Amino acid sequence: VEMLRELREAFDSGKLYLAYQPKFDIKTLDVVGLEALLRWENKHGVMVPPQRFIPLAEKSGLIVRMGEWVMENAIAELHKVRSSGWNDLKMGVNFSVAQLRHPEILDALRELIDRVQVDPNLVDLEITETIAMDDVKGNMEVLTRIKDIGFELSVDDFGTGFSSLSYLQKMPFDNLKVDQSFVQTSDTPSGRKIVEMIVNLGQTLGMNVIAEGVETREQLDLLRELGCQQVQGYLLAKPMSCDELTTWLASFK
Ligand code: G
Ligand code: G
Ligand code: MN
Ligand code: NA
Repeated sequence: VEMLRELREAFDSGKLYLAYQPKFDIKTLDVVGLEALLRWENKHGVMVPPQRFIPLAEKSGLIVRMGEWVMENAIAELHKVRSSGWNDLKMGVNFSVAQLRHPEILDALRELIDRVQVDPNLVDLEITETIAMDDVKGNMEVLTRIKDIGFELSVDDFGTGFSSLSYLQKMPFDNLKVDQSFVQTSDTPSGRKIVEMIVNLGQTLGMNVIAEGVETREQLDLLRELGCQQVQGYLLAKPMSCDELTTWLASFK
């Protein structure tokens, strides 16, 4: 309760900010997109991890306003980097269950793209597998409508939930993000097999496969060999503040 009050205060006084982690084409290692990640430094100067405060924001409903703020700010930053010469970049934002279930979500999304003047194709909503596959029928309906508006859709943290393959096949996802836990255990024979299976599954279903949490050259090489299309991870770039990102992009190639 105390933490929720602090979170609300921090949000209302503009203390939350976004970090951006680049996504790379696995073959060319060009930057192809960014993922916006919420950051909160509390009043004692301690970074509170999203895994701790996002669930609070979800339970209290604060996530709806917060999610809208994330999208607006991430899109504003996208406009900025695209106009600085990175005209092909897309922006991924994490989308929570409370946003997905909100009765006015479709109107809110349409209103938002009008207001911030963005092509929704440039915005990728990342939805965790666990959420997407819970209440499949309800989600299918709303995800299909979100897709109809033009947004890109990713199934995030894939492999940690229990997807029914028949539903996954029917869901309108463009991208499959392999959970970082699988990337990080891919140096064992069974770990490698699992990653291979997930990459193949994504390809079979016609999805673009993105591996998260790539920390070593060996993992990168393996993923390329397996046919994964994009990568994200500390090996290539960490999440960065707006200013850091601007500097980083300017010195990139
Ligand atoms: O940034 P970090 O690696 O600590 O993120 C941890 C988790 O928090 C990720 O799984 C991510 O999906 C989630 N997260 C980060 N930012 C947001 C956000 O803006 N909205 C939602 N719903 N989740 C977020
Ligand atoms: O949306 P998602 O829950 O997948 O968020 C990704 C999280 O993983 C973010 O909190 C980000 O900071 C973190 N992350 C990104 N790249 C790496 C990496 O290479 N290694 C590890 N351990 N974490 C990473
Ligand atoms: Mn994500
Ligand atoms: Na993820």
